[in-house]
Amino acid sequence: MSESLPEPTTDLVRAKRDLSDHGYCLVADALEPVLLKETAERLAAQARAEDGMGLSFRDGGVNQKVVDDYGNMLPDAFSSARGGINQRVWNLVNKGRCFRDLVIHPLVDELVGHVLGDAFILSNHSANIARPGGVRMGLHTDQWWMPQPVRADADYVRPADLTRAPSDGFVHPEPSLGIAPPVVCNTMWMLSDFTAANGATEMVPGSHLSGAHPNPGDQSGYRIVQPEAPAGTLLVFDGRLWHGTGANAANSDRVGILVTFCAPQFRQQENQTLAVDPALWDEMPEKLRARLGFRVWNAYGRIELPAEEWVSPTPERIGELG
Ligand SMILES: O=C(O)CCC(=O)C(=O)O
Repeated sequence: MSESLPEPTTDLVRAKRDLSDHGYCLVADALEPVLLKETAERLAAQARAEDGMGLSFRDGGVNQKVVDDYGNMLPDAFSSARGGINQRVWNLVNKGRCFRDLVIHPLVDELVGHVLGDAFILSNHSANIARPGGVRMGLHTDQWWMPQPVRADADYVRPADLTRAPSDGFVHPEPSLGIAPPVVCNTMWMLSDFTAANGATEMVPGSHLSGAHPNPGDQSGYRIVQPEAPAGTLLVFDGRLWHGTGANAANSDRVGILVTFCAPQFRQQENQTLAVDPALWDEMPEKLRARLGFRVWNAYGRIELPAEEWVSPTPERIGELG
């Protein structure tokens, strides 16, 4: 295992080693300048329009009020009116060709494939525009829902009963039981420079191999780093890595696109097959269709026949027959 922490590199052998050893890697100049400009402009226009139309989702406000006094989620909890700062732009597949291209980028094939294998699918495609004044999100993993290894004779958290509440076995697992493999891999395309001051993603190197999830209540003892890199850099990280948005104490936006992938047997965070605009189907290459989840995986995700290879966004359904 290399001791020095990952730095932006164009050497994919090094990048894969960083991913395996430290749980993340940085690829320098992943987006060439013309594409970087196009993607950043498309995102800025989309974010502005969603904001202007009252559609924007905001989190990261220091005094953001998300629930009422009875613990119920407020209907406009994630709005700037409730103190939200960071703007999320969800479901980017429908919002521009440049975004769709990120899902099938060769660096994604190479590096996400290194972690998950070949048939991975898109879980979430969204932007996080961390605005000045936004606070730390707090460390978490992107596969908090993955059941922990258990002893044959022990009680276990029934998988369908899992919640985000940090149960003891998730925060303090028993090392002798081994750890879960990665089933999620995340990518962050940096559309602005990422610095510690403007809220670069916080991460705990090596935490992907701990088998534990971070304690949301006390993160003071963790070895948190914030990899800094210029716009155009790609950050790739293992779904088990402890990470979260940093606080933006600068005076400009930190802009990134998170394209999150999972293994094909898990549920996608955004419902990609329902969400995608069917009008885009004809222009979508097969590789993109497969990544969205339209390729059946070992009979999972099918509509009728188990041997079906593809499903359509506008399927013919067999209903009740006489
Ligand atoms: O914006 C970032 O730096 C990370 C965001 C993140 O961890 C999340 O959305 O779950």
